[in-house]
Amino acid sequence: MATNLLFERADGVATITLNRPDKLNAFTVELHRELAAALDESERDATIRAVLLTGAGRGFCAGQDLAERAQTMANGPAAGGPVSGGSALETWYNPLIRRLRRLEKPVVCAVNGVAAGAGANLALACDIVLAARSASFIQAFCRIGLVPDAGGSYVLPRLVGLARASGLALLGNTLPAAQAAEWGLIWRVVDDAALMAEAKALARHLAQQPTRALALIKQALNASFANTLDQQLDLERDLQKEAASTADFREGVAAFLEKRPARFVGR
Ligand code: T3D
Repeated sequence: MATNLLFERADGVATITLNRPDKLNAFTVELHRELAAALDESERDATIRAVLLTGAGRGFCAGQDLAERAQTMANGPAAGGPVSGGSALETWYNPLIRRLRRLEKPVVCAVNGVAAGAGANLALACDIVLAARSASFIQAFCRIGLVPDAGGSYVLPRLVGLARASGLALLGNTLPAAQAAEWGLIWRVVDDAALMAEAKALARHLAQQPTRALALIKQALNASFANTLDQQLDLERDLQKEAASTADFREGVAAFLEKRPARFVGR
């Protein structure tokens, strides 16, 4: 049974809540294990058609648990995890970011409070990021002598451009949610009291959409930064061929012609 996160399914949405509020939901090996299991279940269960990720308490996620890391550095892996940052990335953070980007279901992130270090980049690996007005993003790595990880050095320049990415990564300043939205780092900022209701409504909406098409859209967007225009046009052709073969496409067209809401089944 998970003790470091909450997992709940309702209305086609798996809600995963990081649940170490006293430590701002910082990542221990145990939390990594439980998150991986929750994502396995979200992938496996065909009735889950969207994932909502958030944090308990006043923080979203403060990145790697530095107390755990200090312990493993002092005592070796037997103390509960990798000793070097590199092996922690290889074992936990890199697979986590890869699977979120490749997950064939949309992932909404509700950033309920501070998102620091790998916690910030975990949020940015999700498909649609909402943040509470009181939340903030900190590329905290440089404050402790590390480099941005969990995809930060990839996603930041792409989202906000090199000048802002450099400022964020080299200074480690706190970026308030409203400014993050203004810069295009996230989708929207929401009043604190409305965050979870809005995030749940968004996830429920996505869970009723043509799931296969949404997965193919993710695939197209994931590929677009590395592709030339010609490669991307070819990819769109191939993905569209698959989307057009789904029951949901037939339903979408029929619903349009019959002037009624579509009832998508996710296939
Ligand atoms: O080796 C590898 O694994 C490489 C991978 C690295 C990935 C990374 O994420 S590296 C970056 C690690 N994260 C940080 O450096 C952020 C550390 N936290 C902070 O700078 C601050 O906590 C915040 C700016 C995020 C929030 O500040 P504030 O003042 O609102 O809260 P606080 O008082 O600092 O924290 C509240 C509690 O959470 C406190 O515990 P206590 O003293 O009440 O028992 C604090 O120690 C704990 N906490 C916060 N962040 C972490 C943490 N405990 C362990 N690890 C943390 N990352």
